[in-house]
Amino acid sequence: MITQSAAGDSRAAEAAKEMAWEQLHSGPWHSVVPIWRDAYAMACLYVAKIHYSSGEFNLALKALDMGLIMGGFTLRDDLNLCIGKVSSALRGEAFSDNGESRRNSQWRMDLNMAEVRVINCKLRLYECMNNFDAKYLKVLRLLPVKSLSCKTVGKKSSLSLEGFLQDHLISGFPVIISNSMTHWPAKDRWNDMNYLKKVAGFRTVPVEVGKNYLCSEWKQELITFSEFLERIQSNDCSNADMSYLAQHQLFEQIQELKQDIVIPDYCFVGGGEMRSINAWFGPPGTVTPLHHDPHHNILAQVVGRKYIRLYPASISEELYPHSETMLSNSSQVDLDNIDDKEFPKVLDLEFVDCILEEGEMLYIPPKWWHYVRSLTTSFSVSFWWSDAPNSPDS
Ligand SMILES: O=C(O)CCC(=O)C(=O)O
Repeated sequence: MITQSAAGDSRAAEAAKEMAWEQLHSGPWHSVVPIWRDAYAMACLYVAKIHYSSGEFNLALKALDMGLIMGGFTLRDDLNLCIGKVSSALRGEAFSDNGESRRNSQWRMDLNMAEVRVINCKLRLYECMNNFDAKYLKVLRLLPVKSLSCKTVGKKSSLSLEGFLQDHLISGFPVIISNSMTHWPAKDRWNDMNYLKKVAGFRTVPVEVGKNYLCSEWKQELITFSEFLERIQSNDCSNADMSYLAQHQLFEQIQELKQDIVIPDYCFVGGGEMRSINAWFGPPGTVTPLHHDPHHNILAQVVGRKYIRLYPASISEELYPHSETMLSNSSQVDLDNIDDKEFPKVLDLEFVDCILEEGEMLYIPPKWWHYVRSLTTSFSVSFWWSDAPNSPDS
């Protein structure tokens, strides 16, 4: 039976969550005041607690995942701790003691600690916010570009760190590195959908639905990882309902999967700083349209294969970038269906391309335009890092 006070708690928690949610959607993501992201995570913890106390473990886990996906960093450990407990409950395993009173008092302790952390962090967060803007407004200098006379991206087996630094990182030129992922646990595990289902099936993840993010019918959905695996396996993904778990920090969210990957040493050779590690998991035919990113990128192909086309940063203007700020890193040109009347220059532009095979990694230098199409069911991981703070390019 739900008591009056429990119902009141539940309404208050949901209202707090909605209020923070509205703040998260009040403008571009980068301008959201960080404390609201922590407030959202906090509200998710409360909502999860209420679901957990009434035995609604799936709903509790969903709220906690939302906290991880959309919330700030301050409460990440608390969310992860609670996810461990709820996941144990869902699997029918005893966490340590399943008694009702114990369950609630444990939550109360976690939440009290979390609240103290939010209050302590408030001031620090405001400071961070100011630095954040300065960091992201910094304009990256374009790296010099070598001739593109060779049309296919070169492939090097077990490339040395020195070779990577000299021939690719400094000169800003792409390369495929083979035989450098053989030690990743993911190489054996992620081809097995049952493994993925077991480790992450109950978890909620954001997926993109539609042809690609530039199309008007494109949307994002939150579904469980099991539902997503079913969609991938159903084999009837037309363009319109293609689901793609794209550019999501899945490994921050699901710790078990993080243990399956290894950050390539190449990401550290220039003394730079890791920015984000993203998952790209989907059926054959997913397309990431032509765009560029500000960071160095190693795209590691764990499962399946992808076609990738790259244009150097120096020819940005000829690729007709969108004029709106939010999309200015994306080209208006649809490479699957080039309108040569509207975009006459594109057909003459030189590019390099490749098929990235399972077990290979592609280095994409900052600001290089890339278009990516999966040729099979595909699971890739991108590692983005920035230059060392005092390097000439930073
Ligand atoms: O694999 C994809 O679909 C896109 C990857 C990408 O754009 C990136 O890693 O920056």
